[in-house]
Amino acid sequence: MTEVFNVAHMALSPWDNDVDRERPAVYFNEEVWTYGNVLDEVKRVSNALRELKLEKENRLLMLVYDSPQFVSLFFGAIWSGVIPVPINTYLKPEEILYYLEDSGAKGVALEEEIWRDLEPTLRRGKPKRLREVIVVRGRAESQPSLDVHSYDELVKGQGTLSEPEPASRDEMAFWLYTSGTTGFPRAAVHLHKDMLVTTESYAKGILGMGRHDRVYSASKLFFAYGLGNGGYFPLLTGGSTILYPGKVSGEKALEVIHKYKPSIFFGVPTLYLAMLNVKDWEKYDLGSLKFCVSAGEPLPSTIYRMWKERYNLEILDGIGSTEALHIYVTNRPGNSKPGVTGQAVPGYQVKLIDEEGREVNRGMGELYVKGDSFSPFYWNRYKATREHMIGEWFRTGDMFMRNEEGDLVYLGRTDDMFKSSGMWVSPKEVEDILLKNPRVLEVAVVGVPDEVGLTRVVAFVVPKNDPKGLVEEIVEMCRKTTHSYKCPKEVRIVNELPKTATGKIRRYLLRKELMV
Ligand code: 3SK
Repeated sequence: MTEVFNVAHMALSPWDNDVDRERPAVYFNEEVWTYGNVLDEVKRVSNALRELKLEKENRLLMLVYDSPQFVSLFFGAIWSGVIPVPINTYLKPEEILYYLEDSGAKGVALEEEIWRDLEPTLRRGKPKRLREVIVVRGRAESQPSLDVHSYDELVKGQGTLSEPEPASRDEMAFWLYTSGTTGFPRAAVHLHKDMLVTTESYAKGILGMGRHDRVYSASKLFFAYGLGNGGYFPLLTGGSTILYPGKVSGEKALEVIHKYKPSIFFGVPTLYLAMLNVKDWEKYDLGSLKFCVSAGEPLPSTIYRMWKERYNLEILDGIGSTEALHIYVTNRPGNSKPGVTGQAVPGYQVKLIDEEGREVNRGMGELYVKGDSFSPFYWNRYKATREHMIGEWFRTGDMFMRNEEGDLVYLGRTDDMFKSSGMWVSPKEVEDILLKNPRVLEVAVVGVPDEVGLTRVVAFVVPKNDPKGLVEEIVEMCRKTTHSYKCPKEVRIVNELPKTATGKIRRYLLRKELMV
């Protein structure tokens, strides 16, 4: 018999009582959505999807800004058995086409401006299975081959009675695409139980999140990191979330914290740096924050220290993955350390495997992780699944070292590490040194073979301002601070670094550039 375990129902029904229905769940511009408002809207959306004949396991691709409509579509889809697939809202039409084809989505929900750009591409060739379009925050005109609806018109008239689709813990609930640092994006399939696991282990277990917390995640809901931080963590723990729909700059992040007074802030290293570089930072009050969280990329110790010095706040660095759904190794509040990623989150096990496939205790190896929130497979990608999901273990592709205190120290991607003069070099370590120069905004270090096949260390540097004399300064500074085999033999000044959608530096593109 099918057990009733629908995660949307489990997340929201505990708040379906007179007291909790009145409590704030979402802050959005000047609107405050209570738990009652969210619950009713989720049920309306689920009824609307049923009316469109979207059925169990049909996919609904979502290109929706951080907003109550994102939350309602995501949970409303799961409530009715449809699989929501949130993707990056900054993608180009041709890229969106790839996701529509790859996911086999029957429906797409998207912002009006994204629809306007995508429509001409779809007129030239529509993905086979696509049938329903839901335009959020805008007007809709149907096309010969597609039913186009406006979210407001579709959802407004629906009732708030809706039975959740029966499911089990282990049935698929939603998908998240992972871009990785190379190759085509692939969908990590997630099950109904997964959000509950990460909420218990990380949100409650590490961060102690509860109904007293109001959070702001600058990372968007379409990323696994942001989906937890600003989406299901606050809703499953009875707290509230601040959703900001636009692009986030250093100034904007400070402004949102100042205005809405969250207790926890979630960001990524480049954003913390941008916030530290805001000139009139003193006009923003960050006094509501208990601590901050960083993931997506390792947090340079310089940023940790500057933040602590300026705001007397810890940034808890951690690492996770789309496949794990959230963070599995992290620093702890009250005991965070600069330059280390920390230790396993309770419920997860980690091991380091060396080049010969042996487990290493101290020393360096590739990180393997296991835990109950891992995606069981990538959709339609047998080979990639076999390569990354080894029995119960997930092979991360990240190199770590375990230090004397048992903390894991990030070294780089397995394919970013290189040997120079016969010694292993972690790009991360050299980048941390170069970042100490106050004229350096961002930096990426790679190792490439020179004309005789020996590895040459090259640094790509984005300067904060006029780069005159910066190259010489960097070379000199590096020579004074570290071993010569780690020092860049060449420093290139660039305007920006190539990055993935989640902000990870694509060092392989820089290597490729040097090798042509
Ligand atoms: O990149 C990370 O560290 C991360 C953290 C949480 C969830 C997802 C990801 C990719």
